[in-house]
Amino acid sequence: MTRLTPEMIKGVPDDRMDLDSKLVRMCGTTVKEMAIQAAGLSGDVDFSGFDVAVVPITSGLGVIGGFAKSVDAIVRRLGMSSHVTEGTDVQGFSEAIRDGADMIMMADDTMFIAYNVREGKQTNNSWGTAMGYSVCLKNAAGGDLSGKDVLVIGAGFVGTEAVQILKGMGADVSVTDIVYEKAERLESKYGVKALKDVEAAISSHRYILNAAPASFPGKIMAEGSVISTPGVPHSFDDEGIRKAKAIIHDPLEIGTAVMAVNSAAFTLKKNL
Ligand code: 2YJ
Repeated sequence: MTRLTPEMIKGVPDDRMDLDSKLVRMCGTTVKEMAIQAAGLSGDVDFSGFDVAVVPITSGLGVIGGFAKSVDAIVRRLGMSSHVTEGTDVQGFSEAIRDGADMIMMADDTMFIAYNVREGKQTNNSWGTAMGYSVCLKNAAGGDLSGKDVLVIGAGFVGTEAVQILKGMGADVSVTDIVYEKAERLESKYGVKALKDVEAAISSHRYILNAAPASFPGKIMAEGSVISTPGVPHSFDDEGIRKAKAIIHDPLEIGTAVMAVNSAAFTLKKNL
């Protein structure tokens, strides 16, 4: 799993990437609209009743400069109220509970979760990322993936979630990984197709969810490709950029927004 760096997320708090405009252009939705769709809600949902506490976690490799502030800014953009706790780790968690937070968001080196305090339920970032990027791919593909060939690159945590989600959307899912056995495991577990030749797989697919921390050259990409690519680092050469119909990417926001909205949805769906 790739660790984010302060450099990768430095534009997130002040929305320098202007992800809303990019998503509207490529997928027809804002980040909030996409997250509402991903969480199985509909309409324009008011999240102002949710108070989020983001807890910085110092364990393992420690705090990433700007991470908690970025998460805080992302959930505010959804219309939730949010703050970063003064204390870190258990102290921060305790502070959040004491102050009546409805949702607690925190990440260490392997897990990033949104915990809905009212319902006692968690949403993790691997699922949030896979779901968010699958919904973006579907929207960029015209709103329907059923019967379409979709390639998932990478059979790690996000890729494993993505094959299940995309299959659930009716896509004809293939999966490839530089460690072929990992793709084969998903083939036997979820009934998707494992492809051994990564380059041939990329060339023969127009709809790709890249859940691997690797980039690939434009010369092997199909013309008109739609690439939904959460993996970091992220880069495409000039040929790739020219050939792609859409390249959907951000370092943190899509997955985080889906986690927060899905977490809130545990409460909202109960009250429907
Ligand atoms: O609180 C902090 O500042 C740090 N403990 C944040 C650590 C963030 N974690 C990562 O970037 C890991 N790679 C895990 C992310 C999960 C992605 N599915």
